[in-house]
Amino acid sequence: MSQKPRLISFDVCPFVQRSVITLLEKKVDFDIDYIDLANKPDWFLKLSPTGKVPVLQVGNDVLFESAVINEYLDEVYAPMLHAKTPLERAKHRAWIEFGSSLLVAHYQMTNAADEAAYNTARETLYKGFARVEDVLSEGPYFAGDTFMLVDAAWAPLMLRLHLLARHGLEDFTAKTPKVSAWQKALVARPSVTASVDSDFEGKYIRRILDKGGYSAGKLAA
Ligand SMILES: N[C@@H](CCC(=O)N[C@@H](CS)C(=O)NCC(=O)O)C(=O)O
Repeated sequence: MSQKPRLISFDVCPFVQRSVITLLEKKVDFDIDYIDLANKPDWFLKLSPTGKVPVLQVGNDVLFESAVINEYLDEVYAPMLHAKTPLERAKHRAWIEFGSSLLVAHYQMTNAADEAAYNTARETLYKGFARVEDVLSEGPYFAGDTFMLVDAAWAPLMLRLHLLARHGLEDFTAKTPKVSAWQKALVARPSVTASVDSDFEGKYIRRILDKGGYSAGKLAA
């Protein structure tokens, strides 16, 4: 068995959350260290080629990029959460990448300084969800009954959009019933609820309000 991994994290980072979900699904014993991204420690900058979290340390080895970290975890710890065939695995990797692009759009939406920037990001989210709607299974998860790496990768985005809708922002899944049902299944998954602190909702909404952008104006604290 491999050494106890150490995940270097930032408390509201959705990319880190993907790896935490995967670690929890696999019941892996791991350490987690939080850093302040606004004030990155030197030891972290030495470790991380991109200066981004998550970073996974395994002994003296350093892994970065959430999708790569999750694939490593999937190879080392049971149960396997990736698809069974090379073609299905490749398709799931592509949808994981697509999910990353929507996480970026979500970030741009929550940071938008004005209505025009908000609408650009909003359009990307709706268009993206329309594409996912076409490939989703009948549920509850991306490919059927089993929670997989692709579900772990999308859950942080779905959780954030769910919280924003609870606080008065529009429901970005309203036009896509399968995506909406998938979101409900993801946010109710024990590994997803356990992957964030109990005060996550308040912290996440507060950060957006503090930015004071166009989304903040639409939110109720
Ligand atoms: N492609 C990366 C994205 C990671 C990422 O953007 N992390 C953000 C926090 S959520 C970060 O560390 N930002 C710090 C920076 O860009 O300086 C992954 O999937 O791991």
